[in-house]
Amino acid sequence: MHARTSNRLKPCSKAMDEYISQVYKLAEKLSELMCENLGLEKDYIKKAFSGPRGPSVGTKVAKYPRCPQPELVKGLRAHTDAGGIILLLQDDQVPGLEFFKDGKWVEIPPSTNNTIFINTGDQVEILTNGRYKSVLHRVMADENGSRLSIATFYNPVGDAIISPAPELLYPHSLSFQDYLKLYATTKFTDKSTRFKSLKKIAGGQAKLLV
Ligand SMILES: O=C(O)CCC(=O)C(=O)O
Ligand SMILES: [Fe+2]
Repeated sequence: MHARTSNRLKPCSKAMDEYISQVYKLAEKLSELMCENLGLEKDYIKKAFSGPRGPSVGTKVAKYPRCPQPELVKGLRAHTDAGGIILLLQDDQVPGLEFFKDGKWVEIPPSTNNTIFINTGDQVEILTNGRYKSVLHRVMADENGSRLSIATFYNPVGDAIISPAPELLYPHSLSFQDYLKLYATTKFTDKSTRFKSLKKIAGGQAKLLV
């Protein structure tokens, strides 16, 4: 009986393995794009998340049952995700997912055309020193149908200690009066140029020539 059941599940688990290996590649690509966007080495996130066998990747399949009184419960209460990059394939008919944006809950429609929603977790916010935020989200209950969601988590391994990438910190060694001297010569330039000079001065690669 047990053997028959697992045979019947084989095509399903094969499809799942194929799906996971594709979303894994997508997560990796996204992590590289984020790094590129922030001026980090493109494998910075991957390396920070990895143990000897790469980052920790897991997939969670959830079924939210139809709920006759959706005003009384949530499918999943508001939270941010703890980990890294989350790739979410959700039901193609029953809605429920909402993201908190600009002070409002924004409803995400059911996934058509296999749309995958990407969410960044707390470790990405920490590693990027807040440039990519983890987003508050929740799942509402639905009275018309049950909802399927498949979430894949591209996370750090358990013993990884994630801290802000040094390139994204604002280290500097200037007193405020010296800062004002730098500021006086760069006031009307883009502030990122000023912050870059600050880092160079802190790293001993440049001197304040005033
Ligand atoms: O099921 C969903 O659509 C969201 C799941 C989720 O937010 C989570 O597992 O952290
Ligand atoms: Fe979540």
